[in-house]
Amino acid sequence: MDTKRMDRRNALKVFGAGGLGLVGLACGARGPGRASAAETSGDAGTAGAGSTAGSAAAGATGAAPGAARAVTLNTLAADPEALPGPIAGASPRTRSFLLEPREGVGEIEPGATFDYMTFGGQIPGPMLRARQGDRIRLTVRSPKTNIRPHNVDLHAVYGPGGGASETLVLPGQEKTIEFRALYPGAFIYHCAVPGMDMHISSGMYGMILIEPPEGLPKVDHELYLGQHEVYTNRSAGEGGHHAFDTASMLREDPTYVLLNGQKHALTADGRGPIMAKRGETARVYFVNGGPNLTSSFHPIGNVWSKAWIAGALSNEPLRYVQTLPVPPGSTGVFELEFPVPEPIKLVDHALTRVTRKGMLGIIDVRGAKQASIFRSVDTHA
Ligand SMILES: [Cu+2]
Repeated sequence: MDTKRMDRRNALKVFGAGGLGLVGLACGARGPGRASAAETSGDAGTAGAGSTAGSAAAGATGAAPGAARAVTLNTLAADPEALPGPIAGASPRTRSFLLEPREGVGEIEPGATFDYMTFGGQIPGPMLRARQGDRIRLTVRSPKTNIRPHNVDLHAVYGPGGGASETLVLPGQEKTIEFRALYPGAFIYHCAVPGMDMHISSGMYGMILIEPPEGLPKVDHELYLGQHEVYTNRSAGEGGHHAFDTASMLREDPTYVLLNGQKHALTADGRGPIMAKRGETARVYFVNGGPNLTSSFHPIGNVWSKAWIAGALSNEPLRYVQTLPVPPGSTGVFELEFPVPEPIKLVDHALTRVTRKGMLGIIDVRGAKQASIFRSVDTHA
């Protein structure tokens, strides 16, 4: 049996929407799982994200106006399990990272293309992970194939614009900043050039995680997820090339609301659900790029057993919270327990954004049923 397909049907049934034309739209196997801006061990030149061949210009291949364009960003949805490992018991040190702004054409959903802007060719951009007290050396390098200026504002930085003005790069340029990570937490980074709302909406955001000196509790799975919204001149579900639409952005009326950059990316319609086993635990690092909508982030069939609002890791977590707001430009760090097997649907509980606009991911928890916790009761037996 195709279990992924079953998961998709179940997910849609929850929302009463099985007829949205999504059947058969699976867009391929899981992509490479490596985080694409790994720490560079002092050599910023070693950590790019796969091919640098993609460019916005590459999409203009002479196709008919409005037709879907050739895809140059093939692994757009970040692998939620590809993130740097915990910083265990380390003393402060210097860590070097590379971020590559990368423009290109990607699929929002199968058959519908869009001119994305990204960090490292993935959404959210590669997670940068360090420890409170570390000195961080960050290089921003823009390939010559780009056509726009970009920069990075990191909310983990004490400094002008979070580093934005000092990292401004034109195509072919490279800039480096150094900063001390003086406070712990999970923070967004994002492009902050003029027109930054358009750049973020096109995909330019990610997370920098600064662990407290004592580290974080051990869990079985660490997951990296990002929400943002896209404004186009077409409707969700409509094929062809979607152009960015400023008027709908000004109305804050998005065409798509996405988890990891593509419609239903973390379901059987995309790169596949996240797999887990009953009895395991997981920690979700969630970043909301926006640029405009607050997420009401909720795990259907489960609860956030621990929640650090806004990713503020210096505080004690809240316990057993159903839905938490994550505003644009912020994060949340949430833990889950898996006492029963079930597909857990990760959604923005502003539910119009889920089935129609794309904001859905699934954690598929497998294992033996636990009748003492949950069972159906046949009252006619
Ligand atoms: Cu940019």
